[in-house]
Amino acid sequence: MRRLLLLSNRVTPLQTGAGNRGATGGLAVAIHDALSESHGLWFGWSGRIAESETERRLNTEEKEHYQVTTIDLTEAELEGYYNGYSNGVLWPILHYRADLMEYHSAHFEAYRRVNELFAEQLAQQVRPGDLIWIHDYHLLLVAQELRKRGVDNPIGFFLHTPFPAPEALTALPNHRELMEGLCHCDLIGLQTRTDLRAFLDYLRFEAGGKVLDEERIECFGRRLRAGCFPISIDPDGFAQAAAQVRNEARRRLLISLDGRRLLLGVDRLDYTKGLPQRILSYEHLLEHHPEHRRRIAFLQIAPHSRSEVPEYIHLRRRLEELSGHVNGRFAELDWVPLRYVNRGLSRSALAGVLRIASVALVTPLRDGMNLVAKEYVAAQDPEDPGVLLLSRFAGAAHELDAALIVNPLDYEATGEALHQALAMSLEERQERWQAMMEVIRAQDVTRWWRSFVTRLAEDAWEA
Ligand code: ADQ
Repeated sequence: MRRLLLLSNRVTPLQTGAGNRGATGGLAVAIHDALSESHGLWFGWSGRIAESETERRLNTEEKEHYQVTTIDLTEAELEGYYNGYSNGVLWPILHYRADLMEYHSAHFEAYRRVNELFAEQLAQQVRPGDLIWIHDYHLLLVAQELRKRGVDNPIGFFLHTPFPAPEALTALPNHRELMEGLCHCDLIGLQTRTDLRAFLDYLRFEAGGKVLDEERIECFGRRLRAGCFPISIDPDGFAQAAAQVRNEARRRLLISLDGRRLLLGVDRLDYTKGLPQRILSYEHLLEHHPEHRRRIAFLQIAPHSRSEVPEYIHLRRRLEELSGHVNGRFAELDWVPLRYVNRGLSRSALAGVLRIASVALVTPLRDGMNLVAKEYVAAQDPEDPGVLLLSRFAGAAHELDAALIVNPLDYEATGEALHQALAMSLEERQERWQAMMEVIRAQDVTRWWRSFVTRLAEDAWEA
């Protein structure tokens, strides 16, 4: 296998000797495997803040089979590139929330500078024959910067978020510049056919490109290819972890449930995840199906993320208000309908908790894929599986059509789907679970990275 140079904003190598691979984040394991097999290199931000540009450290560490190189960023770079532009502008745009975008040209300049910095550092490491794989929206301009520095190796890019329809993307002031930068890659990977179609539509109708098919695209004077590569998990490893875990978190949760059925949500606290809407659907269930009261408990786990971005602070307040409202309305002396927890779980605790849940609520308003949906399915007991309630707006819904598919903006219908989930026969639960598990097994995370890297290494564009 050709050497792989992988670039992402954050670098999170596995600890050597890390116990159960199944319980470790699927993506981390996949990247670890891809890099180990190719004796590659992983490059990204160190997670450290440099006092000034001159005090920036470049740190290289040799892992067992690959190299990890990281670089420090200054406070100002981080504020502009990461909080300001990546999370304050690109994230909302990519998730159809142009109304939440806070655009400042200075942030875009910082974004460009950090992309240049990454390219400059990486260019020094590139050898002939290497494959370069760039990850996610933080680094849209790196390929172009690498080309400027004479790098002509195959460059691939994978977008973990949705790719919005052109009408939504063009709300972004720099859309053309970014897309032109991106087209300096040879292969663009998207999560779903919908994302792929939106990307090709942009190139065709906005940028005046020529798209013969996904294998033959000409745009911005460059030739490239695109494809759909749905990201996944290691289903058997995760299933094993979920079946084996007997830790304290699981024990305490079981005691606290006292025989009640668990409804579970596990997300990063983010406005794309549809958390307020989810609570409102739960309220609908309790209001219109009082027979479930006292017999169920809803646990929403949502650790804070991106706390520096103002919109996330508003969201936190709204969720505190809504969960207080539902509990105030329905709680009894010995029953709390909703537990809203802001602490994260370890991977193995997560696997154990997912297994206990009778229903998982995976109801984002937009999501590139949503791995929790796949993890929940993998964690189930095949003899008595739970029900996955899945938003049609999660990339995962393209594959997991045997879930109960809902529109999370329709609280009433989602509340009714919750009722349907709670009333579902064992036979139907097993049938749906089997169908989903087959899909996840057929397209696991190893297949995801291998198919991307193989396509990238293939001969480029053929006329
Ligand atoms: P995220 O938006 O972070 O990722 P998601 O796929 O749901 O979303 O989660 C990634 C990982 O984080 C999963 O393995 C999950 O178990 C873990 N996780 C989430 N919430 C957690 C919690 N409360 N406690 C512990 N672990 C938690 C982006 C895109 C997604 C896409 C992924 C991968 O937004 O759409 O699926 O990248 O491409």
